Order: sequence, then structure tokens, then C-alpha cells
Amino acid sequence: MNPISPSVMRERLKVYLIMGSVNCRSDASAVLRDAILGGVTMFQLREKGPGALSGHELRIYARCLQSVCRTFGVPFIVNDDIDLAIELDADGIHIGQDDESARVVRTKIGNKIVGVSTHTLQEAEIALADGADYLGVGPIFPTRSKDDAKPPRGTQLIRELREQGMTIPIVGIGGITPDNARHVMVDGSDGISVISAISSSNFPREAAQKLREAVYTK
Ligand code: TZP
Ligand code: MG
Repeated sequence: MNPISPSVMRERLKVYLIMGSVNCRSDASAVLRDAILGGVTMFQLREKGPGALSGHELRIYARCLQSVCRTFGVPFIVNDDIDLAIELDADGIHIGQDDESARVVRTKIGNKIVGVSTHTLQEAEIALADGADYLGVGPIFPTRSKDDAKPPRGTQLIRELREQGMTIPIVGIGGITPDNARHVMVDGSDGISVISAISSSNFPREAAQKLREAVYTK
């Protein structure tokens, strides 16, 4: 059985912040705390790219952010690194198409949240059959936060998945801002996930608030 009901999952996906040390100019714990106070509903630690932390440093950084999440009751998700997610007793893991299948991941992490990045109908069908709790779809708009991002395709795949009758919780990603978030929601997404719209902002709380307002005026 999956750990989280689809309706609770949908609420968690509303304003999903993704961040790692390379995305943050100031103190990451403060950014995360302010973002949560502004309305972030779930957090993913995504530690990637040149200068990314590893080993002991990564663990200290991760525990720090996890403790902020715990203080506010916000789920803490780890990107890619299943062993780290288990070690930290994270609330879930987010995997891509280059990682192990959601089915295998599920056997390793039990009833934690499993999210899967998907770019095609077929990938989405497989993730669904493998027991994913939610799908990440993107990039919706051009992004500067992921070096190997595929070309942006707008909300095309989200619309296709909904047209096929898929009700699995979906979060859109890639270049999402308060100005375009509503469009992503109207086209079938349950929430929006962002890196730069919050982590590059000088005012993370206000940035999260604006995203939240856009999402809830669906
Ligand atoms: N996957 C697809 S786009 C992206 C990821 C991780 C980066 C999103 O970052 P931003 O800054 O919100 O465009
Ligand atoms: Mg990955």
C-alpha cells in the first residue's frame, strides 16, 4: 500500500520547493524557513552540480534542512540518493529516469513518498504501474537551474496524461513563476515545483506567498 493518499499528496505538491547548496546565496536554513512561512508545502533536497556537497558536509547540510522541515511539519524529500534518504529517514525520495525503477525503490524504502520525473506518456504509465505517489513533469518553461534539462514542452504532457484519464498527483516543474503558475494548474497540474523562483529571491517568504496565491486561485 502507498504511504500517502492521493488527496493528501495533492495538497503536499501545491508549492514544492527544490533546493541544494548551489542554488542558495544566503543561509539555506533561513531561506527554507522563510519559504515555509510563505506557504511552501513540501521540500526536496537536490544537491547537484559543480561544487555540490558530499559525504559528511552533505549530511550536516541535509540534517539542518530536515530539521527545519520537521519543525514545520513539511515533508522532506531527497533527490536521487536512496541510501541518503534511508540514512536520514527522509519522508520520501524523488527519482528520474536514470535512477532505479520506482518499483525497486519502493521495496527499499517501504511506505515513504516516491516521486518520479517523467517526460512521456509511457514513462508516466510505467511509474504509475510501479507505484509512484506522484509524477514530476517538465521542463514546462525554459529553465537555467538544470544543465541537462530537456527542451521545454509547456503543459502538453500534463494535458495528455489528464486526457488519458490519469488521476495520479502531478507536479509541474521548470521556469515556473508567480506569473505562469496558474496556467500550469489550470492545465491539470496539482501543484508547482520551483528552484529559482524561491531560492534566488531576496525575499523567499514573499516569493512563496505569491506562488501560493497563484496556485490557489486555480
Ligand atoms: N527538472 C526539470 S526543470 C528543473 C528540474 C530539476 C529545474 C527547475 O528549476 P527552476 O529554477 O524552477 O526553473
Ligand atoms: Mg535523477
